[in-house]
Amino acid sequence: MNGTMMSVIPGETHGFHPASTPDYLPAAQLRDLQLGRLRGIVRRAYENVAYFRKGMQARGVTPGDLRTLGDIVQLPFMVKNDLRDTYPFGLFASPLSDIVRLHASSGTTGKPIVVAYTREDIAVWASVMVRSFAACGLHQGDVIQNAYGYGLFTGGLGAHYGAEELGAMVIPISGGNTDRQIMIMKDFGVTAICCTPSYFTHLIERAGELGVNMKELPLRAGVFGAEPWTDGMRRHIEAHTNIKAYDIYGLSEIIGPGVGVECQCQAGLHIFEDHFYPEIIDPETCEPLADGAEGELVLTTLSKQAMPVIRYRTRDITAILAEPCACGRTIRRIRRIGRRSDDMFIIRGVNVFPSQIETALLSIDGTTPHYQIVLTRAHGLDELAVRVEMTPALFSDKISGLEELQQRITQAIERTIGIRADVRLVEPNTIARSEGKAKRVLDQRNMES
Ligand code: DLL
Repeated sequence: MNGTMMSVIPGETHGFHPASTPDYLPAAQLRDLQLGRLRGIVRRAYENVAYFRKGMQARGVTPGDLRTLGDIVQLPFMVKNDLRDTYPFGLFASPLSDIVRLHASSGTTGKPIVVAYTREDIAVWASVMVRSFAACGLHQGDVIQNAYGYGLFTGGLGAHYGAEELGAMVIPISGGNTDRQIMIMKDFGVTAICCTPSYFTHLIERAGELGVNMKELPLRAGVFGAEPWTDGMRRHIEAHTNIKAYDIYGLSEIIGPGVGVECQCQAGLHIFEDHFYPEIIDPETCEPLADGAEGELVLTTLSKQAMPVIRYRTRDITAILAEPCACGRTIRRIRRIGRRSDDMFIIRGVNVFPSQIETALLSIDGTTPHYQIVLTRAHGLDELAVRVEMTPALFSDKISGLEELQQRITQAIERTIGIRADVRLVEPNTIARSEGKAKRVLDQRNMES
């Protein structure tokens, strides 16, 4: 691969990382590679996992029926419950003695889902994380503060091994311990941070309270993911720091972080298609949708040995962007994920996504990204309240200024979702801060008084 070609991209001053070679494969070669891997993984799943064998037999499909990539539509979908029903080890395609790592996602209800990796799978994961960091312009010499949680959550260790493999200096601080994070960021010359975007807004705020000006730090990149975040949130982060804020996507079921990432162009997230095959379907009918159309992302792991996942319905809503990217990568992109099909709430008959409220809120000057959506029901009628924290400066402002701000937020929300929300400006530091994924919606409608 030609290194000079890549260095035309602003920010990619260190040129090309060899691990990124598959990002630039000619399309025909990539499709061949995908087909070969798909056939291999489906056969492996069929031969080693009763769940897949039964599912395929029920549809009268055998691994030999996969002649083209398009034949993937013959295979059944998987959903989260399939992973729960086979808890803990029912989907493993490798003997336990070949498995070197387990992670689990914290199920909000019932049992967690368990995911497994062979040594080879861990190497693939590190390589897609290297490619992710490289796409964000990071390289050997960077000092990466990894504030994703270490443990059963995939964020911490996933980013850790990728950053080490890149040759960067990794600070494995995990989430929380906010004052210490800021001290380390300052004292260790941190150049890049990995954490959830909501936690980073908390770090910005706390740095301000401690008198640390983030703009004076060498911090220049943030690799943010694990939850939806809007362009308004990106502007907030970039306005308070010298960071270029990149979006990274992934899910435990598929591998963890590193399924896709933004490049310097920040025009959608490149999917590492040589390992993860993306499809978009209509979530209602399950019909495949064409490139460009918005629908539910379905992913198939093409190389995972310990636990192949085939046609997994992610619930994440996006579109495949097939047009070439200005960065030169040939792997396709998906649009940033603003919502999941299951985070929608219905209020007085209107479908609302939390990200719509965030977008409306952050379009108004003087607001903060610290907010919470509270749903209640009084006398059978749904009420939508949005609590928004004021900045300390605003808090000491005149009442009239606050009323005007409240009104502007109310109008912006009404313009976006067509419903009047009860906007309440609350004192600074009264909404719980998250160290990981933020909980934006408090649904108290089944607690009717
Ligand atoms: O959140 C893996 C991860 C760690 C990704 C660190 C990025 C960075 P899970 O806990 O299994 O895995 O949650 C996966 O989180 O299906 C999406 O709904 C959401 N999600 C992850 N990244 C993004 C993103 C990790 N960049 C679920 N934008 C996914 C929007 C995201 N949603």
